[in-house]
Amino acid sequence: MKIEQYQIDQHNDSLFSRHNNQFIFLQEQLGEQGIHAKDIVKSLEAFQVAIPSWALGTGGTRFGRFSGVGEPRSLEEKIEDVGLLHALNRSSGSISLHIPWDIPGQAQPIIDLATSLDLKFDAVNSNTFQDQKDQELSYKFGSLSHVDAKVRKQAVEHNIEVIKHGENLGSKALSIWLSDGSCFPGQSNFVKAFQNTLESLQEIYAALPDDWKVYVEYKAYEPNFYSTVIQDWGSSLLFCQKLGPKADVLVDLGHHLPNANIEQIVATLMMEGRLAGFHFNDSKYGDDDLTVGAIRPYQLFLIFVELVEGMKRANRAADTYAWMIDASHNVKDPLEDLLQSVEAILIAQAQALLVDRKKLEQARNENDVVLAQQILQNAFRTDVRPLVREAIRLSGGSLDPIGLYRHLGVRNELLNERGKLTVATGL
Ligand SMILES: [Mn+2]
Repeated sequence: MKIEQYQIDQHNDSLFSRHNNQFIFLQEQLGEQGIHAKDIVKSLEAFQVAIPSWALGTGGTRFGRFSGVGEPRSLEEKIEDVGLLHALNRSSGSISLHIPWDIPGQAQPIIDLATSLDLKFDAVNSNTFQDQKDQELSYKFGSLSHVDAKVRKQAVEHNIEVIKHGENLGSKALSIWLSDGSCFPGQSNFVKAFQNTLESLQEIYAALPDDWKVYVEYKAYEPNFYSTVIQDWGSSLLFCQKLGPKADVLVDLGHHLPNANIEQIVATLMMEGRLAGFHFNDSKYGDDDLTVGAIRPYQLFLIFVELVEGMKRANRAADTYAWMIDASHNVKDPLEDLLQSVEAILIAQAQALLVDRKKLEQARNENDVVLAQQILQNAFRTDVRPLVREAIRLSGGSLDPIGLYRHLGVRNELLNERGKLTVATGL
């Protein structure tokens, strides 16, 4: 299924006058504070969030999975689904593939399909956290950190193969999340595990094309519950610093211990120029992978305050970082969920762009704690949705993406095309 531009335009026509009144009202309000609404709209228009191929099917938990209907059965159908999202919000212009779940038969038809939907290929992700059917050696006790050099070699070769698949499609980065670690005290020698991992990563690093990056993701626990080799941003940064300038730290919101100050981590990584980008999601307890902004929108806003500040300080455009959603769960239509996530990201960014940096810095220098807090909260408490809608509208997207998705009966169409009992590959 494809959503045509006239369908979006028609739906927008019916919503335009209400939207326009709200936008003009907000534009005037912001104008009184010296903020140019149109500049913010422009920044939002340029902001693209990658969609991971594994979020297009219904996710599960370790207790089970309740299939949705009409889920993509192939890489082609996954790309079509991201095409639907991008048509609706014009902010989901790339897809992040997972190897071996998404190995293209032939690269060119896949590239052509993506191009026809105005999509690019984001970072490619390797997978050594599970064994594949035809795999010789097991990753049960680790991959890049394994005590057996033969297992490490197999894991390194897999990552190099992932780079090759990515190169064929025009990706520019390899994303590595390592599940290696230990479940019980005594099981692993921390130092040897680190050193083995470093050696493995160095071999992968050496295979990177000149214009590629490798993103090193960390996670405090799970699936290993006593230790993980790359447990936190400090370990990840240490690996990146030892590897070289093509390695940067990838922050996944759900990969921290409870109550970690993620915005401060972001500020520090950006200060060092080592932030690769983000895997957005939300959580209440652990790595819950819930819809972005569903639980802690203020935290998301505070993170964006640091991101906006850090990008400005480094004079780097938003599209030089990797922004991706990494969420999945059991109870929503995955496409509706992703639309909500992207909207939450754009809202947080718009709010962060409202912050009066000069006044904030002045308040900090005068130790005016109350004013500093107020500056942030004023921005957070502004309803910026008209700015987000305007950005999407100007880019050709829908003023009400989920409304139009439902109005067009997209899921039902997908059910008719693909059937009821489809399971997205890889899940
Ligand atoms: Mn992630």
